[in-house]
Amino acid sequence: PSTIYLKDYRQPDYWITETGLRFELFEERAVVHSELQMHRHADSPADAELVLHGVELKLLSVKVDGQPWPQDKYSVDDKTLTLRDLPESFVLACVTEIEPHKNTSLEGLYKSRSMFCTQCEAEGFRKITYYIDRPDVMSVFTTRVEADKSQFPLLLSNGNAIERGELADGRHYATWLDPFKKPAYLFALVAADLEVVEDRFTTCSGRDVLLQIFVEAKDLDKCAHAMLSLKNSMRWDEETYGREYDLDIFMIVAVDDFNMGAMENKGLNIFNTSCVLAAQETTTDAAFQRVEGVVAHEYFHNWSGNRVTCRDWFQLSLKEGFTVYRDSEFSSDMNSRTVKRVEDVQHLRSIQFPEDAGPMAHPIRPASFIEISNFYTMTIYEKGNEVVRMIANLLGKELFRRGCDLYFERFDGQAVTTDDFVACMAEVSGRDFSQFQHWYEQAGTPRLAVAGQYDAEAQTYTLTVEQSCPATPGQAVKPNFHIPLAMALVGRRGLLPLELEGESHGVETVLDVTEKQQQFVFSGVSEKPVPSLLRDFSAPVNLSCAYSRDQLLFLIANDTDGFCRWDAMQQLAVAVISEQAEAWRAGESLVVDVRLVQAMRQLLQDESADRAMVALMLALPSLPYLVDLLDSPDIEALHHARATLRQHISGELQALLLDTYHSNMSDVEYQPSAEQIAQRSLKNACLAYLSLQSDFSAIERIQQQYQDADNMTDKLAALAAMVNSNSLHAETAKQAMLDDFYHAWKHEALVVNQWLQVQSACALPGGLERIKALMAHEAFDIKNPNKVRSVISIFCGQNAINFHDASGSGYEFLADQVIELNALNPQIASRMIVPLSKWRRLPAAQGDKMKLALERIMTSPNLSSDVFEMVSKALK
Ligand code: B3K
Ligand code: ZN
Repeated sequence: PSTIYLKDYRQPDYWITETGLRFELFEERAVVHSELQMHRHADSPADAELVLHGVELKLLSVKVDGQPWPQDKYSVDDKTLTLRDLPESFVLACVTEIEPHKNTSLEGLYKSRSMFCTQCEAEGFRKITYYIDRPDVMSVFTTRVEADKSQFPLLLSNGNAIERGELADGRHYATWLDPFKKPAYLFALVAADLEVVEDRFTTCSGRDVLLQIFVEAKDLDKCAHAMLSLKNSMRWDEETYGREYDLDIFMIVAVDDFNMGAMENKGLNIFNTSCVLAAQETTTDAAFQRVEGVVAHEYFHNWSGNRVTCRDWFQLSLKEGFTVYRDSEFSSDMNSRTVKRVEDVQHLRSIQFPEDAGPMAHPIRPASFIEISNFYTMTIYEKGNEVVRMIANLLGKELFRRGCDLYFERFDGQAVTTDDFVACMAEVSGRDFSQFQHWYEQAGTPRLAVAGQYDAEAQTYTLTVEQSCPATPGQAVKPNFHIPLAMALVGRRGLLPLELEGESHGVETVLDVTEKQQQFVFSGVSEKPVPSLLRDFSAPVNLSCAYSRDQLLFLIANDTDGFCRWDAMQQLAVAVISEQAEAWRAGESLVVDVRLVQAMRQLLQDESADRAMVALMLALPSLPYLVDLLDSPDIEALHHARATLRQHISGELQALLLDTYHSNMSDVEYQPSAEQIAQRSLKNACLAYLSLQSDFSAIERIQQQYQDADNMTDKLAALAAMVNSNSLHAETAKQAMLDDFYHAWKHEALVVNQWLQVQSACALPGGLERIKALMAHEAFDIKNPNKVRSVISIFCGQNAINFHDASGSGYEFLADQVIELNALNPQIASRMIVPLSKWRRLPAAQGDKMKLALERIMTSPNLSSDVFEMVSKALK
């Protein structure tokens, strides 16, 4: 496999302006007729060859302007079709044959259960027909789909349906026209037998839009939440960005076999069932919120991605970072802003930071790649979101909106770059973004070391800030970043006024950190404050400040910034777990620092606190997070320290946890509202702690909740508490509850997946045996990505204590799965390598075994470019 570089970008020699497609779908093959209106690029030489992409296609015929193209004027290999001696403008007609029913990669045209569907981003269209499959080639698509009418009553593609009719042999057809130019990656086709839920939306200019969600008949009652989320998104994008929907119809189709969450194909979004279906009895609160977020994300792409798209795949974060920013702001407006912010930071720190510190680290605008599918990463999406967020905060609401308006207007219908986006922001604000641009070019999580010093006599407080960034592959030294550092000084009676160089900054300000080392001297500081730093997580950096534990407690109790309060609790917990782990290693017993328990007690007693925040703050940092955070971590010691601490908290706070548990029970009708979700999250956080007590009443409480629950959040929390219980009383009850759950829900794939996840995550000994049993269960299917994620990815990514078993059996297991999946679905196989890629960070006893597992994958036959790139980078 070869490496592709951003610096090599040049425009294609030929453009496609109109694309006509005809699909003849049959049980075991599909025939694809294409007619492409093509023009040579004005700057290209007359003898320029036309190179079309095509993979796993059988070419049946090639014609130019209606005439068969002579065999000596074209050549075909396994990736391309090259034509020579072409006129300046012409119509290229190709007929190809493909086998969707054999397509297990779930890329291109494939079958999910009985339906035909497509996934073309990034480079899947080339598995459908020969095409210039790159995002800067944009054209108008007309698509005719033909199939058996009784099996496939529904024939869908992008845009508006312009014709339907009957054909011989019980077949029928539908023709769709999408008037908006688009790259091939936004193409979609569905042929299926599904039911529909419909609604309507009137846009701000008064246009009427038909909204349709297509699902299996049994799922018709699970679409209301997605539909509401869609309408809310459409309204929000009008109000917040002035963006109106542009077609007469917007369709969502739910499919069971899908490599990721969903896909923003123009007018015809295709969704993983897990991101569209939601009902009280089957869906957890977290999943309800995910449906809302993903529906919004895909809808927002209609402008940030579809109307204005990417010039090349190095620009992926242009649409993804921006769209994640848009959907996270939407979710913040719909629910609790602070909770959303903390959840996003948690996610970023636990997955993106390790990625940015490992062998796959890359800038949000990478300079090279082997396989673009490997770059749909947390860095492109979530760090990309943080970078857009910093821009939005630097500009302020009004200017940022003006910058976005300019961007959408100037580049509508074009394929552009992240530079174009930033240039719009610079233009409307007059700000210089040249240093800020390093965020796009440089990988690695910057570090900020902050120290504060109070001078009581001079009444000054001096903050010294030093930035650095660890080396990442190909980038040893890096110029300084521009880091917006939001801060305040917390005093005994609240935030202190900030005065910097004679200028007043209110009580909160943003410091522009642009140099290696900087000092900020605040004057008129009447008492020794505790600094509140990186408020609302103002930049995606690792900040360190030598807070004493008492200062952390002070921030937990007094800071006005929700993120900082949560973060102070995290820091305190990390410190306590680390020292407990050290003691465990040394064979000593160490008394738990009472201050952590005391902080939790105060939180539980604070009636005014946001319950969701209390739940988040009660949760100790996860084991995988700790493993990624600390150098050469002793996983067993950390696991023991964390488990013992949880046990200790549960014992010390038992009465209060029980009170809180009971006072957050509710019998009002279920709603996935922020307020109710907060209440359930706190109640279930208490249940989890209380379940660590091994008395019989703890088990009875779990069983009671399991029986009484009228929603999946409470039911699953009870199931998880039971599965994770190591109480003797739980032994028989555990299997009984698992069996009951499975039998009640075995016909609901998404519920069964949750049943699989709970078991795969269980940290009790014997994890790998349980995983192997689950994989032999009828509920498992290695060809279905949701099942693979629910079992294998959860085990290897979240069940650290079992995955890292000293024998190395977890690593061997994962290598086996990657090798098997490499042949079936390279994208899924490639993603699973991440846990092994961390081998250098672990003690040699584990690291060496992980490396061996990687080497075994590397030498296995027929490696896909996806797996090859990940493993070769991990071993480098
Ligand atoms: N744009 C798609 C992701 C496509 C992934 C291709 N391997 C979904 C999204 O980000 O909205
Ligand atoms: Zn996206």
